[in-house]
Amino acid sequence: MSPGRVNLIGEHTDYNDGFVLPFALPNATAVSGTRLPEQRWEVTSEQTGETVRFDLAGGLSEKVEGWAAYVAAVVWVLREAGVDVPGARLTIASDVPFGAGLSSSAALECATMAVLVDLAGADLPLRDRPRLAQRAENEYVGAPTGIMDQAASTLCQEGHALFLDCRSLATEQVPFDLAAAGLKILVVDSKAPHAHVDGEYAARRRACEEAAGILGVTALRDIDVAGLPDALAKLDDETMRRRVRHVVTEDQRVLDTVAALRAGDLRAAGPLMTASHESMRDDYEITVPQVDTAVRVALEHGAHGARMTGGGFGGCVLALVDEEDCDAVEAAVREAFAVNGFTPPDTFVVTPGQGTSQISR
Ligand code: GAF
Repeated sequence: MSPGRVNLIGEHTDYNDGFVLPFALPNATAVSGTRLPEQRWEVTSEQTGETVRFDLAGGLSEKVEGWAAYVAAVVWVLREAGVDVPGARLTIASDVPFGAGLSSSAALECATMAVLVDLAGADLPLRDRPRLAQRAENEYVGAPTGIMDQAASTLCQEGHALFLDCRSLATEQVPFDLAAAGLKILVVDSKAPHAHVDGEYAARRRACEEAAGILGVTALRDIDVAGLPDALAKLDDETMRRRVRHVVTEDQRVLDTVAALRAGDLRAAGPLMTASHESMRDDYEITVPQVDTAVRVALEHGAHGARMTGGGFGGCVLALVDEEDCDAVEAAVREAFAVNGFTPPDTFVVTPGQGTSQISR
């Protein structure tokens, strides 16, 4: 069983070797399985009732498509890693909202990995799984994502946010007790149609890598806010300058947020979240009117901070609110969506949940 995630702060920093601070959702994907005597896999989604069957005889030249690609990708990557994955009949059940930028695909990958490792009787430590799941997504599914989602789904601990250094993969479980501070995190699923997500994501990543090349660093992580003016002065392209500014300042905002949480000052995360949103809106250019509206209205109604979470171009907004303000913020956002003619959002409150847990065979 592996959860989806929300990212408290640190967006598009993971593939720049930077810092992220996600926490696991209480919502998770459960994959259960039994061994089959042959090397074939039969996967049923409880939600859709659909069953997909595959063997991997064709390797990467005959890929499985659709949602089952994430399952096939994990079988593939485990075999690449030398795990003797048995054929299996698998059943998937999930309450992670799909296509909302809450990492339903990473939850499926990590839950599949948990059950297949279990069925294989293999010893694959949790800390080694995120890289493998990321490779499955990059090389089999073909999405050039970073490591945040798979790390969050695997390594998060209940009641904590996961401070992850995406270069060294060093982690710190940072206590994040919202209730003790009288706070809530309200999630607004904007329901905005995700358009051009894959192409735009890849373009942002390419721009960062190109900028790092021009600046002579391994990754944008190697530039800090003190070095930002010099770095920007070396770049001719205004769009590239804005992309770099987002990544460098976002890394600093993660560090500042971690410091605030360590000091027990959860409210201090609010302005950092809002600054992160503004940076994604103005410099990284990955927001859409629905999420900008949700953020603006949440702030107008007393949220300490609000930001889009995830890859962008739709998806969800997080608002950090005092418990007693939560209903009013939610109502105001719904009202604003109605006034603007947007599809009604889904709204729900989240608390930091638990990462991958093994299930019995
Ligand atoms: C998506 C990706 F999968 C992550 O790796 C990360 O880059 C995120 O977008 C943006 O922070 O969720």
